[in-house]
Amino acid sequence: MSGNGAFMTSRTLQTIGQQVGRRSWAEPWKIKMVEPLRMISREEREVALNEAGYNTFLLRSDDVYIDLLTDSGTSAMSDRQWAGMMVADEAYAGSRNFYHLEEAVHRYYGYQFVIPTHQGRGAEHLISRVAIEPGQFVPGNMYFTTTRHHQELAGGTFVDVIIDEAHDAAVIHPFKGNVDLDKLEALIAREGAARIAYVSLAGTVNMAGGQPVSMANVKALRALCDRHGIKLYLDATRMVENAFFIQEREEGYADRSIAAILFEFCGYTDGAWMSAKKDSLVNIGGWLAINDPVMFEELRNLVVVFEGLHTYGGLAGRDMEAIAIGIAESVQDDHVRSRIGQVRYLGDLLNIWRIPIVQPVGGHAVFLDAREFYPHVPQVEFPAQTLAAELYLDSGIRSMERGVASAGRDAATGNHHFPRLELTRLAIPRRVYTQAHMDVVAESVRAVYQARAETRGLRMVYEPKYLRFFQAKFERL
Ligand code: PLI
Repeated sequence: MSGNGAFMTSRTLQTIGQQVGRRSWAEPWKIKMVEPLRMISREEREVALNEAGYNTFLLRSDDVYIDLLTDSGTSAMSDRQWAGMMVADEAYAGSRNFYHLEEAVHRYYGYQFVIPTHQGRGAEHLISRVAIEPGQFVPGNMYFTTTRHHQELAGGTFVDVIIDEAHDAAVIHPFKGNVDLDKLEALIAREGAARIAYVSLAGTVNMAGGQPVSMANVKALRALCDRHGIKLYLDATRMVENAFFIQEREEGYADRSIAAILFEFCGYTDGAWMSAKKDSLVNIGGWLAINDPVMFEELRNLVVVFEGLHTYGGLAGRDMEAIAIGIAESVQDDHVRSRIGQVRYLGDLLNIWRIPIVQPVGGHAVFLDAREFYPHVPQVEFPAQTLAAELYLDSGIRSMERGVASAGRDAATGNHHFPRLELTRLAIPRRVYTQAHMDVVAESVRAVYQARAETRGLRMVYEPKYLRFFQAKFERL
């Protein structure tokens, strides 16, 4: 894999661009500090992957060249964020940085009461405990691993009410994350509104390929929930990226700022949980925010038990300061455009080479369609896990399985969930890699695609009880 090859690709694209009079955008930042990368040999990667049980979560990051495992906590912070951390207030109670965080959430997300948590799943834990009674249903626009797990631990049953298009990798739809209101109405009619804990809405939808929800959909959902007296809570983890798609694709929003769209969208919901490790450009942190004072009272009491005092929630003062500054940076239009633009650049290259990916390209990642990649590998042999392993072997690029291993087992029957989407995710950290890195990634995917016929699947040889994809081990068949 030569640097020249990567350069050639981007030059070729630029030539194509010049032919059609393209004007390029560039990142709205320059690089002040760099972290050297290391690439080990193919033989060393074979050993590392074997030791990791063919699970990319179990690799040492020192053995990884380009790390696209996740966009969570892996972004580069700005000089302003680092400066804010240096002057932070590490008081146990009432740190000034908590008030900065609270103010940023008020201003940009609009919710009234804010509780910090150590990361997104800390917030998911609290809201699930408080808002779900055992035996209730939690409808949502496709499951997310940790979200559904906390809903199940609280005695709830997740019900997928996303539109059908979301389950088909090849279908093009501008808002593949939308809730199918008929599916939701049917669930309410069957079970009764009292058995619905709340609607769990995520923008964008991670497991569908980073697909957005439209403003029209959340408005209609609000009206539906009001008719039945049901609460609507938002997983706001990548809601800034969702706002970009509304600006780009929904009538009436082209001239509105990302910040204004975000604020309006959140205004249709009763509260939100957040993994600040994504949109908000920090390495750790999260929050839970709500408008109902009674529920806030309960959550504020519970956070002390599981996370920490309600003015730090498991975070250091410096972490809260970095989030507060990161929120303001994350909603800048030029930032979001370049962030999603980079993801699209990678997706466009793979599309040009006719490599099967989820269409259209979403917000935070390019998702390879492992079913189409390896039609000869049945889903019980983990095609997406296999593809992640092959990519690592080819070039040291780390990706993540988002298929049958991630879907886990049905809580009632113990059988595997077999999701229609069997995907390998190339998640792009924010402000970390360059266009040349994207070229290298695309070329490695192409090499693995060209060698696909000889590839064999995997067998799971160790399966942890909870969220198995993180720690499971596999062997080659
Ligand atoms: O990783 P946490 O605990 O900060 O956040 C959990 C979480 C909640 N919602 C959504 C949509 C997520 O994507 C999410 C975490 N996602 C990870 C770690 C990812 O790699 O996508």
